Amino acid sequence: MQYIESGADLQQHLNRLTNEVKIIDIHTHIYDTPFNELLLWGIDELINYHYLIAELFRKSPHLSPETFWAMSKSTQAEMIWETLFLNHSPLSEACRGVITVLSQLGLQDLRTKSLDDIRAFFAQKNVADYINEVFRLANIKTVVMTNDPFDEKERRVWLQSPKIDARFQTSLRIDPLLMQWESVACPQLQAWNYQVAADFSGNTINEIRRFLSEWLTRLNALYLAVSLPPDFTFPEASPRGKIIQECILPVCQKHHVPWALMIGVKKLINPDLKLAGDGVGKADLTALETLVRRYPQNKFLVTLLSRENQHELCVLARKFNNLLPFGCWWFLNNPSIIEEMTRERLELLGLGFIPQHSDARVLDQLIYKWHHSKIIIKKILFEKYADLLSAGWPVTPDELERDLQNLFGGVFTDFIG
Ligand code: FIX
Ligand code: ZN
Repeated sequence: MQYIESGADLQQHLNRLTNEVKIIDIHTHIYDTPFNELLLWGIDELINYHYLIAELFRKSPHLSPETFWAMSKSTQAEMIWETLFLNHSPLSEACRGVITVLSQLGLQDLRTKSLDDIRAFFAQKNVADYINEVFRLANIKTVVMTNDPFDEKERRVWLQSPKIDARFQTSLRIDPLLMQWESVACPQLQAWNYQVAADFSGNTINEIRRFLSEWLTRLNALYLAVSLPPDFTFPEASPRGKIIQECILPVCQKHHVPWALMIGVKKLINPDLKLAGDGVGKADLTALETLVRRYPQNKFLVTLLSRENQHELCVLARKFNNLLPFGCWWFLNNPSIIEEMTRERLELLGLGFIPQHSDARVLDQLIYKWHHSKIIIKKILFEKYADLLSAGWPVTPDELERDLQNLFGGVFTDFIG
């Protein structure tokens, strides 16, 4: 049995294996080509990422949202490029991500390139080949899309039974059902001929279940997902509480799919910024604790947006094996916090968690989101395997490979069964 006996060997094997490991990216907002304009890619989309729009407004106190939103996407990109990349060094994680993508794509001497030069570079690409190039560079096995039947542009594609590339897996996202029952979901379901009523009279519960079952089946969804605010409570005498208890949980059980809970978003705290206007709040995890305890037959994929909730989530996961923490979500997807979260998860959960997801909204982001994250995750893995070696337990290269394959996909596929 050939054990890894030195730090230098450990580093070499970790470098190789983190480069080679094929990744399952369990939460993204990217789409395969049948979804047409929903598939975003290329430099203007990269620069128009809502993370960078928020950063633009910080640097542009005299820019009115009305003026910005009236601009074309290319004019917006030019303003962002000049403000965040030329007039200031692009040090933020989202800015650095654009640079990483361009460098990883092979664009040399970036400082000599104008935005139009970069646009010309992308103009030579065709989307099908570019999907292959991005998946290769990021070493992605599959991504899970966020599929929303309440988005008419997406819904109409699904109703045509599109042929989807097997690398694009699906999840069913149903925020309006839980967050806007009376104003959005109920009237929309009625328009789709589900016999529902806002007061849940008649056959409403069964019809909501039918809607969920039909879409889980249509999508062949790996899980059902929702984003919830920091003040989410359960149980709750509300439409949300009723739909969770009588529809979401039984249907997820029937279909043997986890429920992905994404908790902590304060929607549109600055509505002028649109998608860039969401904030974060610390959640009371009593609701989550109640759910995982009361419904041991259900599985819960969970990511929380507040840094202050992460340790509690690890402790909850230690107590309930139907809860699987995933990712360093959104405002947590920064080296300093990825490091802190990965370290405490390894210390409390061993290899029983999903260290990262990209949340990529633009195809090209897969390249930087994973390049940046793997550097940090590798750093912490080195620390922990070196500690284990010092304690007297060397591992073999095959064991290291097994562990990384689990972290970057196996834990997820085992959990969803
Ligand atoms: O709810 C979500 O899936 C969030 O990830 C998005 O709404 C958010 O805009 C995002 O892309 C964060 O990275
Ligand atoms: Zn997301």
